[in-house]
Amino acid sequence: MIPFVSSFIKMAILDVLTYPDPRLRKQADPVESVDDVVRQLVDDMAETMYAAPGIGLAAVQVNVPKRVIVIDISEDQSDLKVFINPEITEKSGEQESEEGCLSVPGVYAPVTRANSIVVNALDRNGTEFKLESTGMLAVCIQHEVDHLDGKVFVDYLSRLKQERIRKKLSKQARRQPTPLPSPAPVM
Ligand code: K1U
Ligand code: ZN
Repeated sequence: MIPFVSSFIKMAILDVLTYPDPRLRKQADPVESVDDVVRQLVDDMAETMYAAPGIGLAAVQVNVPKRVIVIDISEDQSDLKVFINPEITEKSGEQESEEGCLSVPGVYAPVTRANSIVVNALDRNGTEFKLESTGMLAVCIQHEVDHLDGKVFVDYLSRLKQERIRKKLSKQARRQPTPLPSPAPVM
């Protein structure tokens, strides 16, 4: 192996699971150690989120049931936030905002969530931090933490709307079958 070639930084765009895929219902496990494998997952998730494009992504959505989230709500993709083993410790107030999801393509709907939250997590280096957030960032963190608990934003909608979305996406999947799935990243 030529050392120069092997030291290239490689990132990959991962396949995102589409609702109502049952793998989106998995409860994600905590990360035991923030090592190079986890950092590679974080980098691939960031690449996947930016390519979509989206403003957040949870590892469950790329078929890795680990408690890892990436978020960037900036306009120019310049403020990547990484949350490993996030815990929302405080919630207050209410806000309603239009949500979308990379796993529910083409569907946007209003959801009511806490307006202000406090989250504790580990960063990409495994260092603990605490973040207080409001507005869009707070919405996005709550949406992504829901994914880690097997919850999708459509769960907040009426049964009728859920059924319509399920039918629409199942029909789309039958029309455009996804190519053979790539193996899930080894964790
Ligand atoms: O699937 C996901 O979890 C990502 C999702 C995050 C999110 C969006 C809106 C409210 C709460 C959480 C998305 O990124 S959907 C795409 C989207 O909202 C967007 C895409 C490009 C530019 C701006 C927004
Ligand atoms: Zn989502």
